[in-house]
Amino acid sequence: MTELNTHFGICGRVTFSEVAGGLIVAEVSNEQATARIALQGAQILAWAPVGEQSVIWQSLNAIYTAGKSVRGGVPVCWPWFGPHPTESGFPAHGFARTQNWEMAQTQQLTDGTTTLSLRLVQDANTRLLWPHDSELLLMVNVGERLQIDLLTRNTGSETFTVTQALHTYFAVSDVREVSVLGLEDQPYIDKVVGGARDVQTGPVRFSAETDRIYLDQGGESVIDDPGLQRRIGIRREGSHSTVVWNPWAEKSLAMADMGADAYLGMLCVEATNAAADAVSIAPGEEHRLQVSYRLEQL
Ligand code: TA6
Repeated sequence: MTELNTHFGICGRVTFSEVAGGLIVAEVSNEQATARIALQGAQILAWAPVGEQSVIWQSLNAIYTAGKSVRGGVPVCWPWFGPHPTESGFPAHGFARTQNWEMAQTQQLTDGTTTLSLRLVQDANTRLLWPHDSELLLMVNVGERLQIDLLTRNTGSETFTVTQALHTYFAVSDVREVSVLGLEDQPYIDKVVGGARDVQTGPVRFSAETDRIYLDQGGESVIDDPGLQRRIGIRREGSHSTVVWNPWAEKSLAMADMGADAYLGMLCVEATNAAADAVSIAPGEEHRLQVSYRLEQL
């Protein structure tokens, strides 16, 4: 811990500490916002602009333990999204979210924001799951706006294909009252009904389990939350698909790290490269999946 704070700590801005389950987190605090990032999975666990409740949701029953993604925050799904395409025994959503990442850089910028960069450490175990020479970096800029860049570099001699997601859990007042704008008229794959295809009519609203992959134009979407009198603007680059997920009551109850009513206070709207939006990266090339969030008062 001392070494982390010595090399990457910034006085009054970035501090490293150990939390439950032995997980190590970076606590970020500046004039614009606060945030918390776990080194395991480079998982953002909280982000709150000054004067605001956390925009990023975390389950009250979240389990903090090595090798398991914390329920909530922004899990990084890489190098595949969902089940592995051919190996049913491989972990869902890849391995990046359960691996330890190393700090690469921290910086306090003149605009008052703070940037942290983390690099995924790949080893013999991850090579069994992903036998490709690659580098994965996550850059996080913490301020009134939260910006996340997931950068995949192909450092090998063969082209490889990834699917991925910044699997963000947003805090909402009551999911039955919120709507998602910006996906109107977009085609989607409905995982709740076996992958049937449909087209979105009007804003997305929630009254049952929802698990959809929108194959969209990469435009901006917005979570409209009258209960909290706010909107969350979501802007992406390098992504032409959005996943919208809420497990609803039955599945929420069945998940040990959720609980009976947990589903009411959360909504996942994920910046992805999923399904037909998979990305092939040639040797020496890179792909950047970028998303930024901004609060607007209603
Ligand atoms: O992104 C939506 C989804 O793929 C759902 O199908 C659901 O499984 C969710 O992710 C959570 O996955 P997890 O492996 O974290 O329980």
